[in-house]
Amino acid sequence: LGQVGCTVWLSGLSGAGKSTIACALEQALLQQGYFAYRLDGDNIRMGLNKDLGFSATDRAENIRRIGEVSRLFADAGCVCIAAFISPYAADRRAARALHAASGLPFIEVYVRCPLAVAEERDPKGLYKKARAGVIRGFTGIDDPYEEPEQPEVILDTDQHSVAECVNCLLDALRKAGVI
Ligand code: GGZ
Repeated sequence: LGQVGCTVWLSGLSGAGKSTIACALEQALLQQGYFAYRLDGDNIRMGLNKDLGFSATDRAENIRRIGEVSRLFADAGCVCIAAFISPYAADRRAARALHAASGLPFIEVYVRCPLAVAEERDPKGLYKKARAGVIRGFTGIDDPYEEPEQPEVILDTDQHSVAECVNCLLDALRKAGVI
């Protein structure tokens, strides 16, 4: 294969566009002949982490396990694309440290979007439920989101198209020597 693996870690609010960008990046990489794999709530929270909820402790454990799985994919030579809110800086830092210890590139991406815009998009109606108090502890409403302080990439999804965001990530992967 001869491919250098890495992890592209997408953090941001629900509705910021993490999954959409992750899917589009995965497609672009596969089309160019690279081995890429996406981890998101659909394939992680339904299986490996189905025992976890959304308390601070459970979110930390969620991210810890995803960090470990990402490192394994990256170690196998894959471009692992992890798309999770990952609201706590300490948990993201731990995932980064895990990769650094194995000499694997870790590209932290802040998928940035004003709360008002994410709330307006509300594709699953979750913000509405959170505002109504039906869901408690929803990120951005009554649960914290610690903004990445020094991410490798910031994507402002209220200002840029999905294609522009993907191009930006492909640039970052080129600079990191991954593609
Ligand atoms: C945030 C929640 C919550 C709460 C359910 N807070 O937009 P979605 O629906 O599809 O993505 C969100 C997803 C967040 O899971 P993560 O594993 O990415 O979170 S974390 O990194 O914080 O562990 C949202 C849905 O699950 N969801 N309840 N209370 N998002």
